[in-house]
Amino acid sequence: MQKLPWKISAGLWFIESRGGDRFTSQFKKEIPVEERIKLLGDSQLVDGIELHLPYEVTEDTFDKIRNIAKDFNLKILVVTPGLFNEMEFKNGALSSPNRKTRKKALKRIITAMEMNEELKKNDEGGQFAIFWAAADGTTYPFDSNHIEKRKLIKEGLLECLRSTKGNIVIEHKPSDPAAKTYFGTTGEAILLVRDLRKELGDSTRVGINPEMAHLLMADASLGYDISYLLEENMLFHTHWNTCRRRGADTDMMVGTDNFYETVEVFYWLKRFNYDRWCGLDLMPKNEDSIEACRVSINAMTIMYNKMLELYDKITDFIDSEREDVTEIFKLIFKI
Ligand SMILES: [Mn+2]
Repeated sequence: MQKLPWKISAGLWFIESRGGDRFTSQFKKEIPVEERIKLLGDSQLVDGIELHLPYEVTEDTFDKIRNIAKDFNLKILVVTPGLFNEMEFKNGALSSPNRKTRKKALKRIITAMEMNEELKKNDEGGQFAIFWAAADGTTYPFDSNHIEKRKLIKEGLLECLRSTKGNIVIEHKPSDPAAKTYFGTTGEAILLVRDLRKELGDSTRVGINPEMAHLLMADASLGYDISYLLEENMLFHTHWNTCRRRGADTDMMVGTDNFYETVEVFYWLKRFNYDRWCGLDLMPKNEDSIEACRVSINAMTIMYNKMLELYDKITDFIDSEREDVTEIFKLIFKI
């Protein structure tokens, strides 16, 4: 069996932390961030970690965390601005109606981008900051001036990009915590990134980080959306997990649902020679976090190999005028 050709990272927020959702946050005993890095490092499962500022790293703990990561040969792929989990962000961050909150969000994104730049300079990771518009959305009719809020998000991101040299990737999600998150579908995210790139006059600094569970929540076809992002040259990162279609954001272990849909994602990654990272974003509220990483990576490896086995057949089929897909599934389900 071939190993995955991509580097793997894991979000530190789900390694034996409170995490969970609003019902399950008491299911686990939280361990300190340093211990989480050691657990991941000892497991030798991943090449890097992802952190939120200030939830898993602050400007004060930055150097200490860098040193621990280095001890375990782990890159800090991403310092992501945390724009949720705080009372001030109850009505959004970049699009909050409160000017002070918007300022705070901008400052936090810029600080995260500067931390990433520092990491990148020293070959320790720091590829981009992830922007997830958590409470930047609409829940009730009449709660927002949508036009103004979309503008605030776009202008806020532009300001961050103009004040630093760092990169930003958008992680879109259709809902939760807002009933409808701004720019929450792949199409909207593509439009946003196109606009930002045009304004900046640079297409290398803004991209998209699709998360499989978020796409499934939106009832998207994984292969369709991923191929679109690759075609647009916007696939800067990938967040891996799964969930029930149109379901809650349960961030389940990769491969436990939507198996062949995810195999198709690997098909498009190979076809476009994807050469960036695969980041695990799980929510192991009952299961052991490290073992959940192991199961997910093993599942991804099995899916990747399944895709390799079928690659030529799939290519022949989709590039030809053949119309009966049973050809591929006869191969898959041959006894
Ligand atoms: Mn994610």
